Amino acid sequence: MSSENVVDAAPHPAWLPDGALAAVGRRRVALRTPELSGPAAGIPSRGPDTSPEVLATLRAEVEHATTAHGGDVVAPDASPDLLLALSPELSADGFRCVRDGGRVTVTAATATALLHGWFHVVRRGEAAFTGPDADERHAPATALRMLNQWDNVDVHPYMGQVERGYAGGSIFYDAGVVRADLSRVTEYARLLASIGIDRVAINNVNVHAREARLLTDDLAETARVAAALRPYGVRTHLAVSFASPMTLGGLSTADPLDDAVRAWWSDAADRVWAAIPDFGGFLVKADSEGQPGPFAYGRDHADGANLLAEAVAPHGGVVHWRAFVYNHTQDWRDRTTDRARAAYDHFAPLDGRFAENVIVQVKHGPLDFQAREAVSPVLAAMPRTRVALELQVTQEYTGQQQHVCYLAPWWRENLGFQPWGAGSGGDGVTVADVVAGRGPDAAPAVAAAGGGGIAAVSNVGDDRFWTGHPLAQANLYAYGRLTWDPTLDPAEILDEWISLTFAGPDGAVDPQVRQTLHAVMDDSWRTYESYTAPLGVGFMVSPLRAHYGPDVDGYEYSKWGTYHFADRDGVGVDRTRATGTGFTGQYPAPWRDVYESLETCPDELLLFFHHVPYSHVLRSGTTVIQHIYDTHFAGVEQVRATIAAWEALDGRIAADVDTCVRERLAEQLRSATEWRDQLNTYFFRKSGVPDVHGRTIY
Ligand code: GCW
Repeated sequence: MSSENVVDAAPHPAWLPDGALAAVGRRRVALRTPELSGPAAGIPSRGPDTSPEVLATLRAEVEHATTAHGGDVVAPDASPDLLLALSPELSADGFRCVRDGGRVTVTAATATALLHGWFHVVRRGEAAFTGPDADERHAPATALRMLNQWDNVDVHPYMGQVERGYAGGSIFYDAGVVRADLSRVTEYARLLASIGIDRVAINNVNVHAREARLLTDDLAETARVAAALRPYGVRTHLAVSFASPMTLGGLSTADPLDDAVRAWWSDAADRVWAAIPDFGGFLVKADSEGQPGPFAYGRDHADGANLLAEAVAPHGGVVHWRAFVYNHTQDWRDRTTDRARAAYDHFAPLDGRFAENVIVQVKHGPLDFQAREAVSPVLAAMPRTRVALELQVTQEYTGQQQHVCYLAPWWRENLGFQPWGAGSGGDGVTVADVVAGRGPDAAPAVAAAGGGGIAAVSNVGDDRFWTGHPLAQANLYAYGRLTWDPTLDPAEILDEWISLTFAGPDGAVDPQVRQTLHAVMDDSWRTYESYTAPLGVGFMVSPLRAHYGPDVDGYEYSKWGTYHFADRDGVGVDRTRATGTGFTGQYPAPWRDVYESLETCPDELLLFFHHVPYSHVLRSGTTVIQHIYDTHFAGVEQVRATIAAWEALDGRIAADVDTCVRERLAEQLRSATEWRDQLNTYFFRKSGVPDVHGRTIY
């Protein structure tokens, strides 16, 4: 059965098949909530997330699990194995989980937090009940854990229904309209709730004319989407166009300091909250890649963001304002302009000027979601601003859900990066700390708000497997788990995902399946890195094939500012202060010096920071040119080994998943081979240096 033949079947359950509910579903479960056992005095009213709807969802989840596995829903005083209870004394986010003699009690202050606690027990499975007595408090590391859909309402002539989407159409929209049947959106919300995500921006940050109207004429449709997300405690945000007062409101300007513009935004916000009381806020891409913004009026990004912040503040809303701002009409002949510098140059000077409900959303790297690049220095440069980290779950630059590429190790590296080093001063403060409002010198308001949190571009579509490649589901899962706890070990997250996704009806996982999935996925990001752009140089993807596959010089003589500068002598971008663009100076110590020096710059980022001869000897002891050859040959062999491991599973994986994975592994091998041969040939022809092992280069 080919994967094409099953698109009409029910969507794949992802990591929540009924088997994953076995441990809880076999037991006697009780709920103690105001709705279900009379009004509970003292339970705080916390707005929409104590909604009876979320409590009804929780009850339905419990009933579903116990019905599927022979357990029972019992009264709270009937000695249940698992008691789920609302409890006023806890903080809004997070839950308490107590195990006493094999009985588990989960308490939380809000319905959504209690739902998160339920899914915590689901994830733990049998271990939730069988361990020693314990009293644990679980709270997310950051208050704002969000996904950004790059879904278009209209099918865009070039980008399609979902920009950078590799999983079919949109679950929200279909050819110009919000889908009539949004049940898939509710199923998505269920998956998100199970990993602690509670906010979704439902449309593309490139806001075209049709999408802009979600804010005004089509508000009723937006409200329907919000209603589909709400049962699982997921709040709706909208990406909005900065030009809306003109394009939607008929004003002659969108100047952020104009009173009529301010009034327009304030009215627009009032109407949104009237229609969607638990609405979250606006997400904005301004003055970036052609999107309108405050520059047209001689204003800066703080003026622009604060305009919207003022409009949403009365409703408790937030504005996510993206820092992805750079000159996309650069002259490739000009070696002084450095795209990596741009976000810092635009935003760092504005630190202290953003309103308290503005979140500056910063891509993890200074370039653009590459498989390897430095961590953005903006994250360390704005202590008086709520800063969010932006990751890309959709695999635009990491194999487009054709290649297996488990991204958690890469995100974990970014989250664990210590911008001020391990020792003095910053004392081991990480990026994860900064986005939780715990950076050094964080302003009190930033700390009090818990920082700006984490956002990521989603990888789901209306594909049967949600994510095109069935194994790409693990990236969405891992993203959610890392937003909750950025210190989790990627291999353990993967293990958890395997335990749920591949659970048989009784909850057990075939040990060979588990072992093989680790072999296939644990190091798949490094494998992908090895056969694509080397040593952090980035951007060797094909512009013509929408960033899929190699085209070494595809961006070299273009306007996008993403160059590698390979010539007959060497390769890489000189971003030093001494002789290059000065980008290293945007980092605090120690990194400004670690990256500046050829002796201390980490190998994996060497070509991101330096232009070196092919004969340059890496810290690993190999020359740059030999490293390129070695990694590209090894990467393809690794893909072959992956295929062999998968094929050895013969018969142990559901046929539809197996067929789809095999098709994609074959394409990964073809593509990796193309990468290897183009990269090796390109650098051999440029350098004239042969491979010391005499392998085939064309
Ligand atoms: O990586 C680039 C993508 C664009 C995207 C842009 C952004 C939404 O190629 O498709 O536009 O980033 O992040 O805004």
